[in-house]
Amino acid sequence: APTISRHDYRPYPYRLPEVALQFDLDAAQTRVRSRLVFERVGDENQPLVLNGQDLDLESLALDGQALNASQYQLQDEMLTVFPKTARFTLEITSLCRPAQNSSLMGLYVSGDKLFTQCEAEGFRRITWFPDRPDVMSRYQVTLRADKERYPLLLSNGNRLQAGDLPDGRHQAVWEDPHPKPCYLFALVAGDFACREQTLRTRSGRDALLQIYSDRGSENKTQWALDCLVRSVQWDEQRFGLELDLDRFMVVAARDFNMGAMENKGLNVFNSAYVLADKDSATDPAYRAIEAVIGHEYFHNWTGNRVTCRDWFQLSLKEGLTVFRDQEFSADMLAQDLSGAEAASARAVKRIDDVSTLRIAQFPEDAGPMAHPIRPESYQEIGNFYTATVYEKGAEVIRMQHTILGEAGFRAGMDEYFRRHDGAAVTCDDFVSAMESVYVQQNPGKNLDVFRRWYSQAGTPRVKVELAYDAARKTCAVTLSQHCEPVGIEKLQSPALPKPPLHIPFALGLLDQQGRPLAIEHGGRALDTVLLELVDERQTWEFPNIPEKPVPSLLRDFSAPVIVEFERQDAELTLLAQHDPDPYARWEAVQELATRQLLALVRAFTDGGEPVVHPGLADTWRGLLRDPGLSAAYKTRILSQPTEKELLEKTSPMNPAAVVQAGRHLRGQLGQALAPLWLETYHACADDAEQYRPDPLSSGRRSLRNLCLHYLMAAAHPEAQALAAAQYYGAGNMTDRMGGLSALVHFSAGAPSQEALNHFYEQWQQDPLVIDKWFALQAGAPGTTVETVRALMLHPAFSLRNPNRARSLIFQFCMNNLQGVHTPQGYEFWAEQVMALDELNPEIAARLARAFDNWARFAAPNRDAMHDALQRIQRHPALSRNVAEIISKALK
Ligand code: BAL
Ligand code: ZN
Repeated sequence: APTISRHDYRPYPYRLPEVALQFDLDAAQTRVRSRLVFERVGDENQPLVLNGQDLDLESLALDGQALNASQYQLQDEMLTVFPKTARFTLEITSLCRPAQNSSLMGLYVSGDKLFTQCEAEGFRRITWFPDRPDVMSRYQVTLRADKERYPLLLSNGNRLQAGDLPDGRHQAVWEDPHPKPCYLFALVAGDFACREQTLRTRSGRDALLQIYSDRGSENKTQWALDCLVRSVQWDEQRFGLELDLDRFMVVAARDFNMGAMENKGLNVFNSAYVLADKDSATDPAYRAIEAVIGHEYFHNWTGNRVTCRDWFQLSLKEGLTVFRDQEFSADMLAQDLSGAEAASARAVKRIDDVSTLRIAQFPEDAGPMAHPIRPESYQEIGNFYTATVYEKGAEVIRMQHTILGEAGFRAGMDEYFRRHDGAAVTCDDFVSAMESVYVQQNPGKNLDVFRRWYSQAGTPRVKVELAYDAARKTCAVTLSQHCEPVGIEKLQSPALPKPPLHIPFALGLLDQQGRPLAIEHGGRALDTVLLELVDERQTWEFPNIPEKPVPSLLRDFSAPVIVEFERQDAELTLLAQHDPDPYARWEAVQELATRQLLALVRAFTDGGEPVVHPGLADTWRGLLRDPGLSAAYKTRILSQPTEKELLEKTSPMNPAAVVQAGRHLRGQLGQALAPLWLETYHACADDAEQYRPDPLSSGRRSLRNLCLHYLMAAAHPEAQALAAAQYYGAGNMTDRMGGLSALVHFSAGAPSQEALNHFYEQWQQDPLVIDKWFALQAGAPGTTVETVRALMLHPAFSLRNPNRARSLIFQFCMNNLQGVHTPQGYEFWAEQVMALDELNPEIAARLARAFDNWARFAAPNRDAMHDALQRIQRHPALSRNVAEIISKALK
């Protein structure tokens, strides 16, 4: 497949202000008539090139004259015509086949309904079109379909007209007043239930908010609607951005490749991010719905009003919108709180986001798919909806927020919209808007060094050195940065040296009793200073420091870097007890646990004695008892680092020892604190009938489930009965899954199987709950390839439904380290990648990433993974998506 390079961008030679589309919708064959009015930009005699995929061309007319096959070119998914005038109208009639479209891109069938997904390049599966984000048009869309089968016909914007047609058909005409690129087009047809509410926006306009779902699911959409209302209000308050539509629709789809899609005024959602009630959704699912509803809504400005010039700029909208949804979620957690309580509530969200970054993005940034947040090239853009573009992209936005401060960032956002509203722009345009504020704050400086975050891959390492001068009472802090070559950079010889980045590094100092020391910096005395590292190495000296301090580093994770600082466990223990920055405090505890786990990994690898340091249990005990910490925060701080994070820190990677170490430590901590886990377990019990997904009570539920987990790991005599009682007696899905997961993870055999059977019987009608049932089994310790193969034969399993494939196959291949890291596991993975690729290349390519880091494993695993990768590569009909991933992995 050809490689597309960022530097090859050329503007489209035509404008397309008006688009009229007519759909005769039918699952087997849909006819699309388009009327496109083009206006030439620049030189004469420029061919007009349109994209199309899996379409039949029925007719083509230029300014009313039918064109015959000699008057246009049709090859390689491109249709080229040769207009002679500066302004002309093209009329195209084409056919597509939704029921045969298992890729879930373009127009497709889910159940008995029709949906579209156009980002990034799905619109070309609907009709011939300039399928690129810098061509923006006003759309008028006529939908016609059988009225009984498709009683509801939705598209973007406002419904101008609706009415019956002969032969049991009907039609609806929609007009979107906002010019948009075709990736934001959507249509939906079918029979839906609707929950709606009118909301008065800041300027006094009434907007209709609607959530559409399958009939029978309408009792599960109140939370999504509430989240939408809060999203609208939050964007007004925090960013001054108002809803610009009369009507904002969210539609739930059972079959959906992504989480959701921000089509203008007509968001299409994976039903997993819409439907929730206490009996079927867990607390994390409620929070995920809030985040995704927020995310798609916030795209209305950051993505839709201002969109991307080309797909290399994807992080322009995704990094920024992830940052916005993270802030929204944090603000919702901290609602009604102030001071340290609010900071701790926000830190819970920050900790979750940093964990995600480390589990998903750090490995990506060290592997064969490493790319800057603004990639330089791709073969298939669908492969670049990555943790780097999204999550690291959000960190890069967050750093600008940290450097400019809240008011400065807001001023930069205002300037961004002033400059670019209604346009398709670049990441650099965004930084320039922020820079306009930065230069006011810092005369003579600019963001040139900062801009390198957009063009450099790899996770930088920041080394910290601290020198205390007891005579002068000064403390000198030296930061130096380094970033190894990654991905294709490693293939260039000699590897190009990487210039330094602009790294905001938040630092605090504590005395030896753990009390904060005031740091004099920039004429002020502060608890936390923000050091701006822009060179390879810089030193800052702080006066009036009375004793050798204990540094608290990278507070609030102020930059996406790895910190290197040598210190004793005793210092980490002090920070674990006293650091007033809740993020850094959590980090200290993680570091202590990681050190312990790595010692266990070594013991299990070399046959040494697996010793658990008693000090660790003391730290754990102190934290669990601390009355000043919220239950939600305790759950995070007392959770061990995940197996995947630990695996990243072993070299060569040793999954078996990592799993063993995790299990050993869990058991030891479970035993050492058993009475306290039990006491806390009971203290966290709530009246199950009073369920609300609020931060306080969900925090208690999460801590209670963590206690149960440790008690089970310790094989405490009461644990199994508690788990069973919790499972069978649960009044909500969070408690129920907590009980079930404890049984399935820790008590193999009858109790676990009985509970699983009971669960299936109870919930078989609810696909999202059955996804959890599959996922729990796929991730369980005893699960092998045979278990998964048996589950694939279950009547409820289907490879065609992405949620189901993710719940079983992905969960096993990507998260069950013990089960998958065997020769049979790798073989199974290769088989599934190839099977999925025939149905859905986007989903297959995600699974294909499971062993990106194969070269970092020890020989037997590495060789077996390599064989499996080669097996996929030899497959004769790989999609462009999977071919790109596999060829990069094997380079
Ligand atoms: N734009 C694709 C889905 C999302 O990031 O919202
Ligand atoms: Zn997004």
